[in-house]
Amino acid sequence: MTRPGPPNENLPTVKLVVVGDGGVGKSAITIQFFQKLFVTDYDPTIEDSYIQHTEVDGQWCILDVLDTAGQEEFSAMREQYMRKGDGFLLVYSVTDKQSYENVRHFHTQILRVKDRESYPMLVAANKVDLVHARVVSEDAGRELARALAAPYIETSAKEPPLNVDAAFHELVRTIRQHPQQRAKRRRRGCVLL
Ligand SMILES: Nc1nc2c(ncn2[C@@H]2O[C@H](COP(=O)(O)OP(=O)(O)OP(=O)(O)O)[C@@H](O)[C@H]2O)c(=O)[nH]1
Ligand SMILES: [Mg+2]
Repeated sequence: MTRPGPPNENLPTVKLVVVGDGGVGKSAITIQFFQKLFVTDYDPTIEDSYIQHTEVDGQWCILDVLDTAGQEEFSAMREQYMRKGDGFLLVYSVTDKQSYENVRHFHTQILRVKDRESYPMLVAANKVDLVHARVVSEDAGRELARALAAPYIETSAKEPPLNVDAAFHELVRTIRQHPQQRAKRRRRGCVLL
């Protein structure tokens, strides 16, 4: 490849966290993005991280992605990784209604942990290649994303991948465009016992 590499100056690091229920394809999307391959086996994640120089809209950054555990048994780790993220990919599977409904819970928990009224997030409806097993429509997905004030994207980690790079790039854009917000005003003067 003749493409020039990333510049050597100090690049900004962007920390992305991929969240969602177990089995929705968080690892498959992440591995498709970083390694350009589709993992067909389901091996539940505890926590994996990936790092890569990435160019989005002509600007380079160091993309640091945390692929989290969706399985309920690891849910105690959530608050800790939520504190670290600059932006969140909220993933559900279009074949799993419950995973769609749980996106709201991840969203609520992130805002609570961040103590913000809004935070950069993107809703990814994954496994759209499984047309016959689909139970969550595009309209329902868009509606949810609108309610959460987040962009919506339909993805497939399976070959040929659909919108996998686009999802990560769009989240980086969302972070860059997001106005820096102050933390929600804490109530003062109340006595905590
Ligand atoms: N057909 C299809 N299968 C997918 C897609 N994404 C993931 N899968 C499959 O779904 C299963 C679960 O995918 P994972 O990426 O391991 O799911 P996960 O969200 O990381 O699950 P946890 O790590 O337990 O939270 C695997 O067998 C994947 O091959 C997709 O876009 N299309
Ligand atoms: Mg995983």
